[in-house]
Amino acid sequence: MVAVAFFSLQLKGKPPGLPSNPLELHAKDHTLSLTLHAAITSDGRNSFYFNGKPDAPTLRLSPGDQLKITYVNDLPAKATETCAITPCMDMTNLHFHGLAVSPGAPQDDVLGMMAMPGQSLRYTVQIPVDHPPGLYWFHTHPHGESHRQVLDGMSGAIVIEGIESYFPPLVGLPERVLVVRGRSVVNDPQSADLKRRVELSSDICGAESEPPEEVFTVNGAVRPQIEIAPGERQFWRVVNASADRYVDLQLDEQTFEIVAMDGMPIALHDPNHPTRITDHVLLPPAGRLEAIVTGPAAGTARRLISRCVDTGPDGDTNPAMVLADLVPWSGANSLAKATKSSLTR
Ligand SMILES: [Cu+2]
Repeated sequence: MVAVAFFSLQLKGKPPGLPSNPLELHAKDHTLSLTLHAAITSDGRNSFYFNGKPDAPTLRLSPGDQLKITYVNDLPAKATETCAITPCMDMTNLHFHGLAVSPGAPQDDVLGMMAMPGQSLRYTVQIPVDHPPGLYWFHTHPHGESHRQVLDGMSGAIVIEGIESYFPPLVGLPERVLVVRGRSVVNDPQSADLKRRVELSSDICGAESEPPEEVFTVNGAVRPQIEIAPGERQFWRVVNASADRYVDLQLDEQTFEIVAMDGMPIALHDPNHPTRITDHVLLPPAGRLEAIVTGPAAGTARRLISRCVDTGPDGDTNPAMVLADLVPWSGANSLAKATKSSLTR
């Protein structure tokens, strides 16, 4: 018998624009079982749907657990978007990025497993008992169409539990899962407004002179506010789920205390020096950062930004912009309480 536990952070008095963590699904009795759909949104984007909503849940499992996904392709047979190989055929499948699992069906097989519109796939992915704990992610991966679909936002986070066993000070820290995605502003009537909101500079960034094509979103929101009390320590798990853009993360005049990169705890290789302090972290597409962030002093405005990344004369323009604002809040204890269970299980 398989059951799914639902776990969602609902922050009290949440002002508009605040990103709560994505809905979280926990394995129960060593199995996480869910049905995920691919479908088109009202504004014409390809999206994962869970329980009828255009969201990707965070999948939380422990080493030794099994992930069972029924993946249903509800995308229209006649695509409205253009792909690398045109026209898009709206086929899709799943890739479990970074997980040390089998590439053979019915696991992480991106070549043989493919669902055309109207078809379904059944995944059973066995997480090895010795799998490192940390942040991973899943995304659609049909060759020729994955760029379009990932740019549309078809991605989600995977957490393999147990990172606190490598770095015990994490126990009890409020945890945030931040999925950073690119959002195309090409042919978007809101383009000017979106660029203004993220403070996209008109200065040329790097050697490529083409105009910026994307802005970053955090958990689906453009420049949301992230609540953190002065001096509060939060554990942030950030994935660069953009299809093709670099994120060079920086907090105004603050540092990151890095615990893990790309799902690999630093303590796994260097137990005597389990963290690194830095003022910015380059995350290439698919890169992941897990770090402790400390709330700025009261009355100081702090932004989470991505710095300009020079991708060279033939690269994609990758300008600086604001990802989110840090704002003080008083509910730190309830967030800590709400997230503690996931870090102590
Ligand atoms: Cu990937």
